[in-house]
Amino acid sequence: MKIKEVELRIIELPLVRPFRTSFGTQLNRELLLMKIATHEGTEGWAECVAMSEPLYSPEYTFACQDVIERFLLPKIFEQGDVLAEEVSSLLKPFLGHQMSKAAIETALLDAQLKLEGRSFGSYLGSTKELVDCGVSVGISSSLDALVSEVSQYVHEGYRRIKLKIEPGWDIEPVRTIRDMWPDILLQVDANQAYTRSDFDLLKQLDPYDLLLIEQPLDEHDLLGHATLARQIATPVCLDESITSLESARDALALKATTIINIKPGRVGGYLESVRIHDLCVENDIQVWCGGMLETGIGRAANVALASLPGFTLPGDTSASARYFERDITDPFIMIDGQLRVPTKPGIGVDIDRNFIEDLTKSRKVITA
Ligand code: OSB
Ligand code: MG
Repeated sequence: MKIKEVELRIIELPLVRPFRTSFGTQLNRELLLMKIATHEGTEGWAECVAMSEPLYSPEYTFACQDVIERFLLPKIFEQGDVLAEEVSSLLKPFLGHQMSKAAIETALLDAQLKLEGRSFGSYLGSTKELVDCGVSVGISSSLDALVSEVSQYVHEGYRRIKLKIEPGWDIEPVRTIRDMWPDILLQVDANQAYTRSDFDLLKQLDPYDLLLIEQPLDEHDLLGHATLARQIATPVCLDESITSLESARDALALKATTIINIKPGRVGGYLESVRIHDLCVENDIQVWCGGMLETGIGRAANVALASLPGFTLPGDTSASARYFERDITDPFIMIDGQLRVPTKPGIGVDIDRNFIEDLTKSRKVITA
């Protein structure tokens, strides 16, 4: 592919309800959209999943725009003709910035697959037409509010509920939800909110038959996670700590994780995600697809990834309505707890350009 120009646009969409995690509360989803126009005549789109502040990971929207403009795109332009499959090795000298790199690789892949007339799912190795959906439930203002929110999701058909937890909001909410829904698939996500002195507390989650606890400790504390995993019955699943194939391999070898949450942005793209998926399949490790409150663009690609055979647990691939009143693509509608994998060429969604225009906070075009 030969890139003609790249459009970087920061948009902001209101969330249907505030999303509170151990690292903060979000009312809106601000994100960076990338559109790559190629000399071959196809256009590729991607969303950079970084949040507006560096609270989940070191990346944040404006820093992504800066590193993409200042370092990543010039390197790609220098190459001239470039394939999506070459992006990660070309950008390897620049450390970190996985979400920014992932956006470039994904937009190129979208453009490339549109030219080939091939869908994202077929390219990645999809084996399913439908994927099971879970939903991530933020920290509530009260147990009553939590019950009412979970109750809505259960009635809508979500096949797995994930509760965000933090110190002071953990055992009680889990017990409450488990008592009300004894058979539902239930898991928790701490986003690094605990320390090595909290193991006795986390052990109190043992009776509630949780599928897993996601990222209880600091992202760099693999040894702490391995120690915790030996002391509690709930399986430990890493999110933030897994930033590459190598880190996934190491975390598995250390038994710091027994299940892996793959988020394409966090690991540098969909191709690295497939490599991690393959590693997990070889080692009989269960995998599920995480989410970053994506719009329909990122969601479509995630749903395609989640249709690979190793994704055996429901993902944080929820319906558009879970996040936004109106999505920037044709909406993802959940039927019987599942979303349909797009089959059109590329990422395979129709983009609502007029709506994107209305949501735009800044726009910049960079010519190759
Ligand atoms: O830790 O999984 C997380 C959202 C933003 C950042 C981090 C996380 C999340 C979620 C929501 O849990 C997942 C989703 O529904 O997109
Ligand atoms: Mg998580």
